[in-house]
Amino acid sequence: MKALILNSGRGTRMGNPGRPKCMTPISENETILSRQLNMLAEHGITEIVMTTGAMEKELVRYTDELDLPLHIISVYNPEYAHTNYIYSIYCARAYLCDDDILLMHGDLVFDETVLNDVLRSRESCMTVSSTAELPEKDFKAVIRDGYIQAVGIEFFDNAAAAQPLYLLRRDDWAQWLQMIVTYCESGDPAKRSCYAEHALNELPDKHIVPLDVKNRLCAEIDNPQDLEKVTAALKRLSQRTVYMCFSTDIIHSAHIVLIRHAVRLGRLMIGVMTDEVVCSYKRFPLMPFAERKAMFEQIAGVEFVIPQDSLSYQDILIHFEPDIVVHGDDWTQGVQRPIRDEVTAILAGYGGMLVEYPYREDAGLAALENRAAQHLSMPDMRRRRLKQAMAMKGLVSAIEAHSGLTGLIAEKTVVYQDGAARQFDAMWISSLCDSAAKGKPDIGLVDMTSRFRTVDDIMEVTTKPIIFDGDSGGLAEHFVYTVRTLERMGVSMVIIEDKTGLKKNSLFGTEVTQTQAPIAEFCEKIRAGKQAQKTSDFMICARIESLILEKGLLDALTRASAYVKAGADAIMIHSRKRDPAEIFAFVNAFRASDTVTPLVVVPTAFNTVTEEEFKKRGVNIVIYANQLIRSGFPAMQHAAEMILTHHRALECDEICMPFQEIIRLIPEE
Ligand code: SPV
Ligand code: MG
Repeated sequence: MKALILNSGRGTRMGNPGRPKCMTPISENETILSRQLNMLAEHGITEIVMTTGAMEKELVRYTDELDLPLHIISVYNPEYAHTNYIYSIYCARAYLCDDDILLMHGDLVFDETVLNDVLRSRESCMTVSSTAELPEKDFKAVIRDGYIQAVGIEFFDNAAAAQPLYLLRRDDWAQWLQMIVTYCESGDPAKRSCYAEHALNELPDKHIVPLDVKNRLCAEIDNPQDLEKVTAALKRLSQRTVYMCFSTDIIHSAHIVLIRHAVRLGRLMIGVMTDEVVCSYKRFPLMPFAERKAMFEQIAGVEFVIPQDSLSYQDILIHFEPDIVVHGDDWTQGVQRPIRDEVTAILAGYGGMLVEYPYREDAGLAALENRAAQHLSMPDMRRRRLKQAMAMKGLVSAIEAHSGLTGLIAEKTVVYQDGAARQFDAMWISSLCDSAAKGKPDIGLVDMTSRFRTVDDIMEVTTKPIIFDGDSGGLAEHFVYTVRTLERMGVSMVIIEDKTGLKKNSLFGTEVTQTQAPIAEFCEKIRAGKQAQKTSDFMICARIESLILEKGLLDALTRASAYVKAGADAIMIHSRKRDPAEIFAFVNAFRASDTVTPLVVVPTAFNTVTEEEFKKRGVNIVIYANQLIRSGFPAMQHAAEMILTHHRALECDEICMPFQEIIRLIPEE
């Protein structure tokens, strides 16, 4: 698309200030022309054809001095004193072929939102105002059946006030330009000194729709009174409050373009999503909230930066009532759509406006995101993130993963609900599921080398922090090696249970023989582990089996306090009762004397309790310890039975993922 700016006129009604009219200042730092050119540059329109006439040299020098990233072709109309802009366009015709044209008069000042609407119009359009009074002497457009039929100063019936700002799609423009050429080459001097719209009106099929700007600024400056009005209007516009929100920690060119547009609309306030919201919605932020806030504060034109602590804009809009909300048009579809709908409804309630701009993601962003993911999966980055996530969110959730594939489910599953997004914060490498996936019982049979192999498979394809089920930790002399290996790999936490002898899964409870370790012996193991670790990020969590083995609350509390004294970074309390009463009793009693040590629960049996309830009671980590393998196994068994029943795979297909999907499930890099 090219812009055509008509600047050949003499502007005699402005008095004689000794400069072309388009160089008239309209605000502290802009002239009519500099504003037009800046706005075009901001919208990525870089090819400009400008017709000139009176004071051509001053004008060309001025545009050079503006030093904008534009390619401006100036076309002089030698007959400017005796002709109208129809002849200027004729002079410039060679530069105006085979393209969409944004046509504007050089004395036109319009609001940024008007230009945005014009540029987003799919059809050719001309700006009109259904609310402005019909002007005596200026342009009016006759509108019939939704299209512009004629433009001129002489029409009053079926007409609306019109302004010479057009977007002309290639074919519509070609017809008009052809008629302009016919006029100018007719030999009739009257046809060179009339409005170019006379030629337009002769075209039988015009496909130009009226774009109603209503009360928005879109006005020509013909005389000092017009100038006064426009200057005052621009001042008012510059006081509008504008709101945008960002969740990103990588600012790319598309963000900068959006911010530039928003700055032009008024006083820009930026909302930066808090770490907690970002974590639940996309990958873990590379920079914490404070750094992301500082980053936006440095951008020219940004007046305030505030936290937005929800995906929903509701609280901010109700509190600040910004005149305008700006967003890229990427949210008109997909998961962000309900948020957009809510914004639109709230804005409508108080007369605010939503302004959307085309959003084109930077071509290099995918590569940058890929690098960010690789960065987040590095051991140092991954290890510390469990502590960071707990600090940010208070309560984190972890789901079991026992393979690369289940790791991907833990990594990528997101649910959008009531304007919020939810995903798991961490992964649990369960001894039960790791063993079950290998068809083995959960009795410490799968050795550590094999367990580490599972961790490695998962780490290769994920970035989320890992909590490792260390069973009883084995002998203290062996546990120190486990700690060092897990820490080096980038695991965030190992949980060891206070059992001794042949380990059996806790969910058997007292149905099998299980022995709890003496307190002193288990404390010694914790101390040995803590001495072995190298970083302050790695955590050793002591798991108390007193409730599983029906030793009572007091035993559990005594052990908890001893384990914390021995250096445990967190306490896991386990129970196999459906009724959460004993878990709640422990949490309440523990929190009465220890408000800081993180508490971990595994609600396999007491699964009616929500994360919100656990958080309220002071729990910090909720582990969903076996749900993926428990749901996967019956689904696979059912498929196998269907094939056996029907002697073929046809019937089983309906419960299977299409094979096209499985081959695309894991994209190659
Ligand atoms: C595991 O998932 O292996 C656990 C938790 O240790 S539980 O099975 O509930 O004992
Ligand atoms: Mg286990």
